[in-house]
Amino acid sequence: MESLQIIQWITGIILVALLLGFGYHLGTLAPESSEQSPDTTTSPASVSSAAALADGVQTVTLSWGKFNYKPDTITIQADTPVQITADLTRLQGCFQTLIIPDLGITHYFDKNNDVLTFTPTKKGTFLFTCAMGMGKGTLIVQ
Ligand SMILES: [Cu+2]
Repeated sequence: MESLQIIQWITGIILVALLLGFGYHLGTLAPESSEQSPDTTTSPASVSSAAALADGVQTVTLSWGKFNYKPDTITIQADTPVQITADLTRLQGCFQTLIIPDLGITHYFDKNNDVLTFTPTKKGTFLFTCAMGMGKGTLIVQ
């Protein structure tokens, strides 16, 4: 009986922790502002983007859509520098941290540091997430 109570107690703690984490994210989930270009999609369809190439640098702007990063799939070329610029009007709180575990990248975007620059050398498909893993995307290096 005693071990059952311990299990119930632990389950309660986990539930509270999950709810707090979820609430923390909800606080940053402002609806997409209507002043942006009209987006008629109502479902959280994935948005993919190939990086634009300018002066030998691949550029991508990372923002927040309805329920996830926008774009949530980013295609880039290997061995060419990449600049990911954060749209800080949309990326707030936990989503300001971008983690690409397989590439060893953890980057915090803020007003003074809203660009992440790196040069991918390995080809493949890599996960990127926010600090708590609720925002997720795919980085495709070709
Ligand atoms: Cu997060």
